[in-house]
Amino acid sequence: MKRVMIIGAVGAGKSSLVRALEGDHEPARKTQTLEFHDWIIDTPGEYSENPLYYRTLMATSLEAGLLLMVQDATRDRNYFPPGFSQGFPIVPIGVVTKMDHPDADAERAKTLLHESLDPNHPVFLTSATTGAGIAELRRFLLDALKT
Ligand SMILES: Nc1nc2c(ncn2[C@@H]2O[C@H](COP(=O)(O)OP(=O)(O)O)[C@@H](O)[C@H]2O)c(=O)[nH]1
Ligand SMILES: [Mg+2]
Repeated sequence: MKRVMIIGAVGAGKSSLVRALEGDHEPARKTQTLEFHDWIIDTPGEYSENPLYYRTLMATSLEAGLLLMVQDATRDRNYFPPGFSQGFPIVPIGVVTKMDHPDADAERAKTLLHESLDPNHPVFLTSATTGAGIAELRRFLLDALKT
């Protein structure tokens, strides 16, 4: 089974999301390098923020079946370049993190994500803290990886 590769800015909540999807309740540590898990590949936020790493992300995506593009619901900017998902040879899915946060703005986050992800792709709203949206996302991803 291919894996899900997760990308997004430093501190966007990627590793916390990975742990929530895996049912691990330990806090996430800083991600220093590509981390291959059972069915997920976690990436350092620097790889999404610094164009020097884009080739590494593209190459790693060849080992993945799905791309998760993460947007932090509390942030007012998008860290991906315009149309970024089109550079990857795999199906992209948007995920908004930190929906539990008082500053979370789902509509802003979706609008930001859609600058880099074509609007025909789904966007899931999640919180690793409360678990909101996690079960639906896990089910969707595991189904999509099987087909
Ligand atoms: N409120 C809230 N904070 C979160 C959530 N997920 C992650 N965080 C916080 O965001 C920070 C960065 O999380 P981390 O998962 O390491 O982000 P990464 O750099 O994208 O891997 C940490 O302080 C987390 O506690 C969430 O669902 N809700
Ligand atoms: Mg991380």
